[in-house]
Amino acid sequence: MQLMSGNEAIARGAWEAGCSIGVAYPGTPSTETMESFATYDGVYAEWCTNEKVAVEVGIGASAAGARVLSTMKHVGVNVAADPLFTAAYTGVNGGYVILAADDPGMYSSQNEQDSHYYACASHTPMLDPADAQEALDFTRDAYELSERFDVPFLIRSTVRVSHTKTPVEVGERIDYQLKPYEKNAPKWVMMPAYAKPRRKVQLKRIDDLKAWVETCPYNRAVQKGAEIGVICCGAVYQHVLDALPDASVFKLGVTWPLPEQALKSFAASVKRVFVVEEGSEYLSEQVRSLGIDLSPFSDTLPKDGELSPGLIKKAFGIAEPAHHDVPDDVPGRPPALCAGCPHRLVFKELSRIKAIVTGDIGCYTLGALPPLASIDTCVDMGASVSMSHGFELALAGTEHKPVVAVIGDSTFGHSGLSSLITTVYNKGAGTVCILDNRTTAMTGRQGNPFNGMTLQNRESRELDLVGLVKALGVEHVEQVNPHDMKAVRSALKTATTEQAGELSVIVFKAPCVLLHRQRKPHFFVNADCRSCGVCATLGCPAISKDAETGIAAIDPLMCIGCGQCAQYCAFDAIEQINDSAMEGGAR
Ligand SMILES: Cc1ncc(C[n+]2csc(CCOP(=O)(O)OP(=O)(O)O)c2C)c(N)n1
Repeated sequence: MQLMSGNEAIARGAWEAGCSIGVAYPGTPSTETMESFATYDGVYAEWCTNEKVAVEVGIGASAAGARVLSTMKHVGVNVAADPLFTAAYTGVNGGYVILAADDPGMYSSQNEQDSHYYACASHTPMLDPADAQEALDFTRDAYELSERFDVPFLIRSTVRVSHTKTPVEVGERIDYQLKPYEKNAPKWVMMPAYAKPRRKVQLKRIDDLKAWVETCPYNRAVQKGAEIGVICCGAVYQHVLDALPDASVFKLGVTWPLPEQALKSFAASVKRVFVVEEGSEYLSEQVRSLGIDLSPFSDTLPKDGELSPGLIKKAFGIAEPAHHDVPDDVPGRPPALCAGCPHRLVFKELSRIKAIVTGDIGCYTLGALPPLASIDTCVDMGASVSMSHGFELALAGTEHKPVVAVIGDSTFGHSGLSSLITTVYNKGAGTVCILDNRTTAMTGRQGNPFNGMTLQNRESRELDLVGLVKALGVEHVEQVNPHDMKAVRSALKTATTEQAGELSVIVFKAPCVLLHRQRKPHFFVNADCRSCGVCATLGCPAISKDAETGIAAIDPLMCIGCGQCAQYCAFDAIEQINDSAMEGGAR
């Protein structure tokens, strides 16, 4: 028995099933799955540039006869949707399992999506574990099922399943032999002449899956009272057990396709049937479409965010003991760029020149929050570069503020590159700032093509970002140290004035502070502080102001000695402590 998170259990299940290849792009809450898989013996695991590439590599490895795992967060499934839909035509050779990890409540996502809809729309069967044991068992079995039904299998998890640790009974790894690959164009070449017959194969498979799911042991009806019956899946099942101990429950382990007959007999066994689900109405719509009448809740069940036993009780009209409100004097702690973050000065300087800043997804999205408040937009990965092109197109011929895109190195590799090619091709304008902090910081410092780190520390090749952008034909390309205020200011000024109307790219290159965790002697505020408050506008968590006097202070434990703030002090009131004092334990 081992204590495992759902993510670790999925990795273990894949390993036990003889899966030998893992291909993914990181994204919360899925990331640790591939990181855990990569630690097992006898496997190859890599980060791809994005989820579409990962699934295509996965289909290739499956066609070649290996068992394969791909993992991604819910929005990653949008990126991978193109190959996913057609993989449900080609089918597989070696079993192929894809994790779609949803984030109801948007703890670390730009939207809330229910991946069930992808299973339904692409006709890809989906399993929905409710804890780590099921995550392991379902994943392990999904490989057999994938080969039996000749289709990839989706595992859906949510933050609660992915990140909660529960006890798990583990097993041994099977000795899976690579299946022979044979050329078979009607199966693998999806042009209309072959795709049309393959669609018929898919329709027959849907019928087979519907027959299988009726008796599939992953779906369980737990009969208690005859009054109330609840249909649910995943983490919500655990909340339903807590909230409604006397209700009969139909726990779905397979959420596409649904077991029509089994659900109908469950519905007939109780007076009133409810579907309890979070973040969407997928299950309710599906269950209603089977002709089952659902009862209304006495109070509303929230349509957004995560559910909890309390919210479910409320929806059923059961009084909950009052929650303790958060006391008023607890200070808010909005997220901030770390002390010493190399992204900070770029945003400070972009605010100064009042640029329109199209943002992207990564740590640097925090440049949207006060006091930096620099970013104007954030939609999806890669959108900064394409949206800045859109802004420039619409504003062409008008007097307008400089348009500047900011994008991280990993995000640039994910999809910013293809956006930039569009701008170059169409002779677009604007400035693109690539914030190259040498890592994929937001999701936990993974490797990417521009830092040369790989998931299993294999030898790699580090792509030259400046050389790459120049090779696309961008004439104005510069690399700048983002900790140097004057250099940042001057590069942005040149790009947005002298080069206005043309396309320019600035690569701001300096490692993320969390990469090597090297501290330099810290800075402190001396007696010359005039309370001007400029240093505080950097939004560094190490800097605070006295509420009455406005005198600044630097927390010596948080300061890592980057010296960004000292460059903004007009009164030389910010100094670095000397090394010897630090060695003597002055902190
Ligand atoms: C389609 C998609 N895939 C994955 C993610 C998860 N994710 C958020 S930010 C990010 C990468 C950030 O790295 P980088 O661009 O280098 O910026 P940094 O955080 O290092 O500043 C990832 C993978 C996502 N939001 N959307």
